[in-house]
Amino acid sequence: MKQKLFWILVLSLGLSSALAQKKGQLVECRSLSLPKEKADWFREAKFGMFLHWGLYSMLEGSYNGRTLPDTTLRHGKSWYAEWIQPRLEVPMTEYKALAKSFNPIKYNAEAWVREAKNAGMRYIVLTSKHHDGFALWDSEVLDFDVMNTPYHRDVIDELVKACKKYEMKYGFYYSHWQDWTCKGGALPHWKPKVADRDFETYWQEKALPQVKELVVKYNPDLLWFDTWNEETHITEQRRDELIALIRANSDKCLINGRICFTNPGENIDFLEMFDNAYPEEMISKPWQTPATMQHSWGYHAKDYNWKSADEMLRYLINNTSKGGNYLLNIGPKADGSFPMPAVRRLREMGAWLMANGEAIYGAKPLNIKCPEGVYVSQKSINGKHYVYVFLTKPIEFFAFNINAKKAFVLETGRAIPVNTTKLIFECGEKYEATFTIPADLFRDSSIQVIKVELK
Ligand code: FHN
Repeated sequence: MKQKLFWILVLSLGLSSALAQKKGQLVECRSLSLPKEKADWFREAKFGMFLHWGLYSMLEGSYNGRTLPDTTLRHGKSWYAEWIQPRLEVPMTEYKALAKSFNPIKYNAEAWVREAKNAGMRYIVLTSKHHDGFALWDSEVLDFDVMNTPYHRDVIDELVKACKKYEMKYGFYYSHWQDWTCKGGALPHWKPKVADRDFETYWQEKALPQVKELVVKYNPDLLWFDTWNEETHITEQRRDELIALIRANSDKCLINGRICFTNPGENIDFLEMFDNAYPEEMISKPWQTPATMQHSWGYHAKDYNWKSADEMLRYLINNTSKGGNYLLNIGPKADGSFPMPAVRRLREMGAWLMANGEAIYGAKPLNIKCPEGVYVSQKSINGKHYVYVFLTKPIEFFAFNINAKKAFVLETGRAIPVNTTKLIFECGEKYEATFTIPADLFRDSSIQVIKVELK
């Protein structure tokens, strides 16, 4: 009898939890959006590390005597090394066979996270699956993953553990639209368009289950989806189906706007600009620019187009002053190490942020007109209100309509002369603060920040 009662209890508990799950899903399906404050950390973080890493990293931008870009090939004109398979016409069987020798013995997730942290970055986004369809985690959905390589270790799992150890937010890029190795996945624009029926099979059998796997197994802080203005197949219905799946399995995972570039809708958590695009106006919704250090995203040994640390800091400052973030990409080598030019730039940026980060992290935009090369942000600390003025090139003086009490160089504490006057008009009054900048401030040519305390 006791045993019978036990089984009745077990069965009814199972049934009610199944019903609750179903009910929960229905409830969550109704709300496709996260509360806005879930994105507060993202708004404040400002600077993140993007990582493009996969089988393509092994080819380093060259194949069979050709190097990207190769203008003799109709579609070879891009630097993007992660596109090497279709652009340099690598036979698919040969490309897929790269998995048989993928063995990044220098991969050290903790070293990556430390490098990001020292650079002043507050989150990391790794390509869990790029357009080639190869998964960097132990995926139960398909065998085309890192477990079926000589490396045989779950790269994503190791990164997640390292991020948790160093309190770094983390997310994954997932190519939900283009997938060149799975039947039905969207193909490069010059190839025949796949039938929507086949896309639906890919969608149901690979894309959705893999995204669910990523969310359930690794609990990411954000997911980075990738479409651009030529997107096909990503209808509103599919976009929302994907959002609903993520919401049903996570109450924190932010979703970027490139889930559907031309029609992101209202339920995404932050807007994603196009590659290396820097808006000139403030945007109120959280947003970021995904950016490269060179031209390519994936490791390209012959792409020498490295931006200077200074240029990249200007992009970070520009975006901060407009309310956005800067997601700066590294293309690790196939062995798992970071290229030296990337490391040097990261450390230079980190050194500048060590001294001036106060003006970046958690800072808000301020809508005042600035002279060329000058940017501003603002922040309240312990009840006092501050404006930060970034001087990216030498300037003798400038004036703002703010009620400034005092000003000093953030890095040294050196006082900056400021003269504030009250202007009275018929329709009201306003303040004008004029700052006089000593010429020797620009001797070392680095970007200077003036901290202004308001009255
Ligand atoms: O095709 C991709 C490209 O390889 C890279 O991942 C970038 C990152 O923003 N997104 C696509 C092009 O915009």
